[in-house]
Amino acid sequence: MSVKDSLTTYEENTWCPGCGNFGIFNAFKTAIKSIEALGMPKSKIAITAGIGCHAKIFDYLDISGIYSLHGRAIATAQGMRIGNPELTVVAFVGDGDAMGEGISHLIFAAKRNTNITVFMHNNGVYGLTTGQFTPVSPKGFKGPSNLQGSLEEPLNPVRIMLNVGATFVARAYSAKVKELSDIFLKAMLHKGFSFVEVLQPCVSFNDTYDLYNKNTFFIDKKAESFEEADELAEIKDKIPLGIFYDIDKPTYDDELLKGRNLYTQSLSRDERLGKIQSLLSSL
Ligand SMILES: Cc1ncc(C[n+]2csc(CCOP(=O)(O)OP(=O)(O)O)c2C)c(N)n1
Ligand code: SF4
Ligand SMILES: [Mg+2]
Repeated sequence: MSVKDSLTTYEENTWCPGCGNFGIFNAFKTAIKSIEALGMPKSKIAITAGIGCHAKIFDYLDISGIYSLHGRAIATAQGMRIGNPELTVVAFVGDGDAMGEGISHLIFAAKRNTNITVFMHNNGVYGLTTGQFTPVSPKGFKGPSNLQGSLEEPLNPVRIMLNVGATFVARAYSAKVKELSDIFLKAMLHKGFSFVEVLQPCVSFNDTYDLYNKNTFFIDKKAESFEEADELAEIKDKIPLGIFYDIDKPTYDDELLKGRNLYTQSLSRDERLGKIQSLLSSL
């Protein structure tokens, strides 16, 4: 059992030794410590996750939240944020989870610019169910569900997010923990929808350490325009890492709630019944 710190639970860690999820876990804890140092207590941070190897991070982090369903963490995160806009809400999602079954939730949360943060653990496989190809696996990738190799071109999560309106879009690599942690922090501090694709080797079903160690590079600076960001995200011979896009735009929750907090300003049971009665009597 690992030594418990203020952000780690006593839950037994069952990730495979060497899994990229360890880097994500450590980078996130460092980002939370930085946020606490800026004056935000961890009680104001809430997490959610889908189902998969990535989602076990929910068990290991000593932070409150709601353990969601496969493909539904982003819907859950939006509900949490709208229910209590004082919370910084982070959804941990898998590539199968968010690019497959849950893709419509991801697209609409970005389109709305809901003030939530999504960290996508991209290991290129459905890891927990033993390595089937996902919508982001490269063409030709062989898994137990497609022994002859994938016939499909992969989706590019960064390009999708840029093109549906996400206001903060980044890509990071789980083995570059310091840079990952800095990007996590910036994503959580961003007002609006933030998305970070984290390249995460799966040592059991898709060991990409060598590929990423050789082929990733950090972009020098954030793009000046949407077009520049989209162009950067299109690069295929090498894999760019860093913050592609970061703009200010009104958020869905601000426009919907107009300063109201449904949690702290909720009506009592009697007030709710009174309102229903007066509504019914006016019919
Ligand atoms: C609604 C629903 N569909 C499918 C599953 C089966 N399932 C559980 S984990 C998983 C794979 C998750 O893959 P990914 O989201 O990439 O996460 P990883 O395990 O790779 O971290 C699947 C398909 C499920 N639990 N619930
Ligand atoms: S199966 Fe892959 S993603 Fe899951 S814990 Fe093992 S190495 Fe990590
Ligand atoms: Mg996966």
